[in-house]
Amino acid sequence: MTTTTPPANPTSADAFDTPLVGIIMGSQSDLKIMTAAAELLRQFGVSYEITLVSPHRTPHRLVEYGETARKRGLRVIIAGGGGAAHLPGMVAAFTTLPVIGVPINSTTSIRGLDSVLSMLQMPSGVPVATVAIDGAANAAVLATQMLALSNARLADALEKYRTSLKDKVMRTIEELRKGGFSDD
Ligand code: RP5
Repeated sequence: MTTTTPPANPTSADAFDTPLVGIIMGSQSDLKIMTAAAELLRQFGVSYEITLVSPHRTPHRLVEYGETARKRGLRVIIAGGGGAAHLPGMVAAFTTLPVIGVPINSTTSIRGLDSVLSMLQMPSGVPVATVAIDGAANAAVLATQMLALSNARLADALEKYRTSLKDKVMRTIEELRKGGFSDD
């Protein structure tokens, strides 16, 4: 399985060794959305790989990816697709790893609605944890939350991330106050 690993920029000893998260997508055109997941995983110091796996154009590659994912050390898969978005559901059929689906509002998609519905409406026993349309960043947060169940460093990184979100809102509130606005 040929994949692309991120450039070495480790933030801790366990970063960027064996990939723990596999980011896959159906087309190169999905990359502009899916890079948000890669960027956030890099910030958290989570090792990942990123590659294309098209359920329609490279179906055998999809089977191989799903069947070998756990053996290769992956713990979570983030799968993005637009239009007829079969990738997350089909890769979930070939692995028992958790699969997080990112519906993409691609040019072939009906505003992402077709993609989100195909990911949400999985049959009983084969779930895809579906995030918002184009919500690749949340897929990375969710994957990190799963890994943080058994990793104190990642739990700490998530706490800091939440604090940074709160601080950003508080800074905006302060700026609005200074501008004569009130948050009351
Ligand atoms: C899906 O079809 C891909 O996930 C992509 O979102 C969409 C369009 O693919 P391209 O025609 O741009 O390659 O399979």
